[in-house]
Amino acid sequence: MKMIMAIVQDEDANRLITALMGEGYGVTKLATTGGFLRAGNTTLMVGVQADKLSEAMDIIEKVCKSRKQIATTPSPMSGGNGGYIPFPIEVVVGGATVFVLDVDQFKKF
Ligand code: 2BA
Repeated sequence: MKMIMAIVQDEDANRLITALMGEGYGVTKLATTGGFLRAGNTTLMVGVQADKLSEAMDIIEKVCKSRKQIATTPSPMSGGNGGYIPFPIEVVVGGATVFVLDVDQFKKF
């Protein structure tokens, strides 16, 4: 068995849950925050039999879109007085960041 940990954008999360559950996958949704943008995203935990992994990955790839977002990072102020001014940069986020882990045991009590 495998555990898929998929970090997706909030905008894609509901459609992805619907698509996965419609194909019979069990899904747990976690509200998470990206370390770089410090903005909300969604992490889905999906436990799958190994022979269903590629189908689940295809669904994730199909549903999740990449989007541009503006991140505001501090940049040092000129003049050398040690202050910082916000500096907007554009980053491309997603579609999905996916980790696949081996599951040692799976039990429901
Ligand atoms: P964030 O950390 O908020 O990152 C959002 C997007 O900002 C990233 O999109 C990437 O395009 C950009 N970015 C991240 N770190 C950067 C840096 N040091 N310099 C410049 N740009 C940077 P994605 O790569 O699609 O990642 C989306 C979210 O997936 C991330 O949100 C984070 O929550 C998660 N993630 C990505 N890689 C990860 C990893 N290796 N381990 C754990 N979580 C990860």
